[in-house]
Amino acid sequence: MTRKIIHIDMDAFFAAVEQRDFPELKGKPVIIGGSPQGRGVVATASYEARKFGIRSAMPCSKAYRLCPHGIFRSVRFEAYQEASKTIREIFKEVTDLVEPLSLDEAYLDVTDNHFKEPSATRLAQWIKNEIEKRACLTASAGVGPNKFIAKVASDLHKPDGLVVVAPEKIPEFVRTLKVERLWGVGEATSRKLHQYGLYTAEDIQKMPESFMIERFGKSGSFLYHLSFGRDDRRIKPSREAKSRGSEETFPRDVTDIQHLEEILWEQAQEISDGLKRKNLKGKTVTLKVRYSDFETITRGHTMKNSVYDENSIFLQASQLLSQKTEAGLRPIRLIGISVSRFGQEDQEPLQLKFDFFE
Ligand code: TTP
Ligand code: MG
Repeated sequence: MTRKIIHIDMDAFFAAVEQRDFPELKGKPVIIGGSPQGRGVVATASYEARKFGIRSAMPCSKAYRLCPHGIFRSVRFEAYQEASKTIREIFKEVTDLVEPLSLDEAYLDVTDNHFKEPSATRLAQWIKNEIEKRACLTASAGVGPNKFIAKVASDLHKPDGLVVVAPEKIPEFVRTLKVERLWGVGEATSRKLHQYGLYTAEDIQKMPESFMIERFGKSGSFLYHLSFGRDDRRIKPSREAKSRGSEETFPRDVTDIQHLEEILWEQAQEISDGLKRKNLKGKTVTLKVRYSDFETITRGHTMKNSVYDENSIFLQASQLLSQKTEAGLRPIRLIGISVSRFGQEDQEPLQLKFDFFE
């Protein structure tokens, strides 16, 4: 049976919340993240700021060079969580099959929905309208028969877009897509695809599936099917990840504690970023150390309160490093942090449904 999937993604999310809460920022280039002088990176930028080439994850110092008159604001995480909660409430009014991907993004399977509405397009429009009414923010929506198509579609007419891809339009829709648009294709895979002369979905379509499997393993088969717009992944309403972590093996063993701490700080930032985007807080911080002789130890600490910020994660990890390991004495070849024991604070109760056609 053909499924009906909606992908919703908020427009310039953090920046849009700032422009909503501080009207003097409307229409201005707003950059959310660190200070222009600091070492931080851009979390996001308003569409006005993007005209200057500013993008997520760019160093703030570079963003400042590109747009010196830009308005730099720090992250107000609670405000974004609040907005995220509002949009998830709206999603849950439509279906229980909601899979949030981050604070501002979710898949919905609306094949069966609480409104018994057969048109996924009308549902997507309704969701967009409700988001605008209740959260005073705009979202872009993609509608299609699977996750992949819906996600690509939601990105096509940003901001405030609504793109619907009917099943019969899929061949035309996917043909010209760049391979980078295929789900799971990051820098490394795209480089490898390019080496084989594969730049678009159509290029992959022309290959035998066995070619893709031989060179890319199991994901080769997945990529082959994606290139035709086929994607069987289900919407998973429950969260599966039980921890989030980051680890690194060094090119040379490290004894210098300060260097190890610098790595831990980077890892804490990366994990914190992931936790924020998934709307998660963890109680336990675990440090993993592999010494040069491959002996591997993990040392954990459980806190009273759940945390998501890089400072807390770093503090716990660096204390574990100095107190519970032989760092500085024995050379280390790998170090990593993970955060686990996530709280349930973001799992709001189901909303009562109501009939919007009345
Ligand atoms: P995105 O949906 O990737 O970006 P966006 O909502 O700001 O803009 P778009 O209109 O293109 O969807 O990410 C959602 C939020 O997650 C974003 O507002 C800020 C945060 N974020 C980071 O903190 N760091 C990052 O590198 C990215 C990509 C996002
Ligand atoms: Mg977004």
